[in-house]
Amino acid sequence: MTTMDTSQATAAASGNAATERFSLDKSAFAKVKDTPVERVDMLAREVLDAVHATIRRHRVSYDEYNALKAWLIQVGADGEWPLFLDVWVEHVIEEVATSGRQGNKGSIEGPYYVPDAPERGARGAVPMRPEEKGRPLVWQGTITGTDGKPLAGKVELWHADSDGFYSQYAPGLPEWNLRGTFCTGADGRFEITTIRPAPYQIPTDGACGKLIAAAGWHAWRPAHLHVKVSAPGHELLTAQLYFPGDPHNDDDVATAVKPELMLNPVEQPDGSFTLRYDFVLDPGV
Ligand code: MBD
Ligand code: FE
Repeated sequence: MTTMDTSQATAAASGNAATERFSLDKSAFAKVKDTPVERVDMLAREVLDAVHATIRRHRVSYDEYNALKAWLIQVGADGEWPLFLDVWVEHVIEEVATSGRQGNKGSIEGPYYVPDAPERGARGAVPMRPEEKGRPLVWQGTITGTDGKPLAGKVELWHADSDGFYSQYAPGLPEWNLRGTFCTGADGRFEITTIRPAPYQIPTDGACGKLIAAAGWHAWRPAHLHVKVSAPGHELLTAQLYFPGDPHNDDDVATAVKPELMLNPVEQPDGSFTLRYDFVLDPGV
């Protein structure tokens, strides 16, 4: 049967999975090992200066300081540093990193990417359960360069199921559910079959949820498809694609929606959707 046991789908479960997976990749420190001491000094000092200024401006009390300390410890215990950073910080990193792009706009990666998802050729369906919930979606598109020429590359797709769960982070889902890699030929074309995801709420039972509740925010992200699109000699594009009319397109908790990332699904008589969305990659390494 395809019923999922979501009783263990806690913030700490998916948070710790995300933390573990990120920590397994040892390249984070290696990639900045040549950063000059002056830059580290400047960045660390300016962040601390901003904290000190906030404390003085708002006369932050010892009780508030101790609550902050307890909360920060809780973020780590829940494994929610990847979630916290990707929801509230990554969008500005992405903005700075991609400001020179001529091709497709991108968006944040978020905490739930897994490399090397099963390959499905240029046309095919992502792995899914026999009775996967959600309306079928057939997406046709191309990968081209900024010169308009088609590219032999790949589209890696991952997204949540219709209950808002990501395989390999929430328990009880088949390993690669709703994750696939599509390789284009020389014509740059692909056709991907999947299901339309539902709006997504970040976990509310952990430290991030506690902040959201205490600050009177909400935990919602609009329904989205995650992609990484790549081709030899071109810049990797990390993006998310969204559906028109979603109630959270204008107030995404992760601030990751851009007008260029909106899809155009066309409803078919059988209730499924078809859509067209093309990728344009910048030249690069
Ligand atoms: C997600 O699914 C996501 O895409 C982001 C950015 C943050 C939390 C969960
Ligand atoms: Fe997501």
